[in-house]
Amino acid sequence: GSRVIYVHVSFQGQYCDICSRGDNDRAHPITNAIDGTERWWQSPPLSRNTEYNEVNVTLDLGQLFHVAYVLVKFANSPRPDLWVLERSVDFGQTYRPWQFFASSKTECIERFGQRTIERINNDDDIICTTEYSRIVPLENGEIVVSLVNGRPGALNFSYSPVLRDFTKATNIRLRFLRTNTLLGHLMGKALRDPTVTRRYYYSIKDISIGGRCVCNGHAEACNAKDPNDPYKLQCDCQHNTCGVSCDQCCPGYRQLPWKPATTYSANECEPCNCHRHSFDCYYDPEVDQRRGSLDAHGHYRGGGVCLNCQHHTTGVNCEPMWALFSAASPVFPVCTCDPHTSLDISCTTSGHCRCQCKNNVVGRQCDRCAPGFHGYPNCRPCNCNEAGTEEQVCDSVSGQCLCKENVQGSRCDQCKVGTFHLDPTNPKGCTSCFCFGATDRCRSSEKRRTEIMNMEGWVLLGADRQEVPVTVYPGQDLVEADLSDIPDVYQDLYWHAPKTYLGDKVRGAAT
Ligand SMILES: [Ca+2]
Repeated sequence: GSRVIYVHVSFQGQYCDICSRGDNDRAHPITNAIDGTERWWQSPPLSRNTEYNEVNVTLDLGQLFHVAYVLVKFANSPRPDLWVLERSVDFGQTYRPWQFFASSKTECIERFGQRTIERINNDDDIICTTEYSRIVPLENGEIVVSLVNGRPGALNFSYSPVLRDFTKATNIRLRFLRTNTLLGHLMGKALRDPTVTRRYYYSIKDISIGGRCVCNGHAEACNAKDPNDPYKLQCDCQHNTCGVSCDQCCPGYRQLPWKPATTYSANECEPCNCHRHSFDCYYDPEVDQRRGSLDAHGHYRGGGVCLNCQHHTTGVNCEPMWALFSAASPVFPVCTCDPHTSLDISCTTSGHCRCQCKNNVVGRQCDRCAPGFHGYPNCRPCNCNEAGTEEQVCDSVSGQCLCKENVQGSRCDQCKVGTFHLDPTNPKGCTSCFCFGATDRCRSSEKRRTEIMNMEGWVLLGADRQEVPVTVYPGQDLVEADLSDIPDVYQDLYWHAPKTYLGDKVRGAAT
């Protein structure tokens, strides 16, 4: 085959080779930085554009890891003068600084803040390092970033939540900000080599990253288990935990909510108590709060709710149901009743099953709340004014009151604008206003109109308040009085009304 002969072009002051994408030995793609060989990656030189001071190298780890260290071996250029090691925990959507690198403490403070040069007190302190920005060595320099050593939680990593968080990463980014200038800036202008910027670039021989799987303290090791993805590492989960990162409780072990392990407790996932009628369950905090779930030791502790209870069982812990069998079918019951909502099971004369429901529960299977109750199977009364609600009173799940057409309010106890007088017998609840066309707005008054009709106790008085005897004929609407004994001058007579007509009646007169 033919042989390529390199021509070394001579420049003033130095010799350079020419990069070539198609030629393996003179191509410097970024894949060279992680191939484990002596081949290197190289960025475009500043002679092309000073913008090439700022270059990002991003590594995708493919899953969440605890990263213990990052080792960068540089190639034929010095280590960068100024840069930031960054990490992402959301698969590259956002990045945050992990460690800063600058040539002097002054620059650390100016660029990254005073706190970055203080000694490490917390597991998540972000520091600025100066030792790796020195000009020498000019080639084959190394940078070792340890993210665990020297931090307070380093000796007890598995149980240091802040350090565990601090070391997490799905992606790592090397954000280079400025190349080292080989002291070129110190040369006098007359002496300055115009080609020097051709030697200002970044070059990386290899990047190594050391870390471990994120197992939340529930595993001692992780391994490749997925035959389709040999690079994916999965934790060897203990404490009845499951998932790639032991980040959930295994099926059937959800009596308690999942938690990471701590120094003081393994926070093991505990089995649900389904009386061997189910192998799966979920954790329900509401059940936990009302102490409604029996654990494996027979205590009401935790919130495990069994799923798909078998063998005629039901409920949080798969309790036995009332079951009615027939002679023809001694194994499969004719019907069953839930013991949480029914008191008994019986057969009607026509041979149908009937569940005898507990209070506030209805339905052939006692499977819903009675009208006015909600929260099956623990049916509780809804807080509604029944004069203003539909027949069903309230939503059987949420307990929300169902108002009649002209009624409003969370309890259905107010007439809507334009209506008045809430009445349980009114199918719309309240009556629309009639205001002779003057307005269509009205509201209920606290005053009520009543009719008083009382023919008892009327007394006819003379002017001297002497009672005049009368005879009443109610059937004929007739009152008869004998005035013959009364002197003419006193013949101004008054009816004195009985007590029911007396007093302040204004309140009773208006609507
Ligand atoms: Ca390499």
